[in-house]
Amino acid sequence: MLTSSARQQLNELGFLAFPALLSPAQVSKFNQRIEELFALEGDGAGSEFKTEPGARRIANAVDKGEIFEQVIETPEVLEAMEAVLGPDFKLSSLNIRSANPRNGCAQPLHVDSGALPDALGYSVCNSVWMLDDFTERNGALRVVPGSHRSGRLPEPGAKVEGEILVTGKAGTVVVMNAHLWHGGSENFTDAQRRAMHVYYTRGDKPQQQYQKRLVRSEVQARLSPLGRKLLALDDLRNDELSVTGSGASGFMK
Ligand SMILES: O=C(O)CCC(=O)C(=O)O
Repeated sequence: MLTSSARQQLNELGFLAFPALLSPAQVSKFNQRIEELFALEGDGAGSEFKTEPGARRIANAVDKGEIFEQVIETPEVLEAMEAVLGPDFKLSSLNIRSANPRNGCAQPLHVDSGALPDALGYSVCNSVWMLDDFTERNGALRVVPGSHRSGRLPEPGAKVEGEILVTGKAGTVVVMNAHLWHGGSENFTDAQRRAMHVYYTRGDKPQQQYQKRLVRSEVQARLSPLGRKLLALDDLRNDELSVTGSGASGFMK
């Protein structure tokens, strides 16, 4: 159960950390599977959605291992999603991002899907799962607290007052109103900084990755009822939105 002060932080600052949501053993399992995927996918990793200078990426992870199918159902995270998005929401995508050692650049500040709040309120909310410790030097998430309430997008390259780093131990999950101005910071260390992004959107918006087309039928067949609902597999409105909004590939930038 989210406490009222946690709800207030999410509402006012735009993010909330859940320390130790994953045990060290679970973190290791995710990292093992993720490194297998990077090895399997090689230079093409992430390219179904996007590649990024200074970072390794994997897209469409629900299709790439049972641990990813399960993680989208995490109750604490779903409760926080509902606090931001209301009761009608679905998974938008599940991606991995690993900031490369000494990558020489921060990821630009942005909001996810380029979305501003609309007449119905907030439409995008992400969760950043720390799979390595996030420190002040290794490319931790950076955010501008309260910026989700500005009604504006960050100006590319502009200096922004009030930015902070969100650090924490591996296993911490940060739920973030994705209208919040945020990005990865520069990694000054010799090690990768890995994270999983379990990203949700309001029911009336297209998914970033159209799960019904991208997730193989054998994976769809073994999902729980909640998993099917979160992927919007039986939601005709989502089919319509995704086909017109994201084109034949099923990926929307
Ligand atoms: O991995 C991070 O710290 C943030 C990444 C992010 O915001 C993104 O890829 O959209």
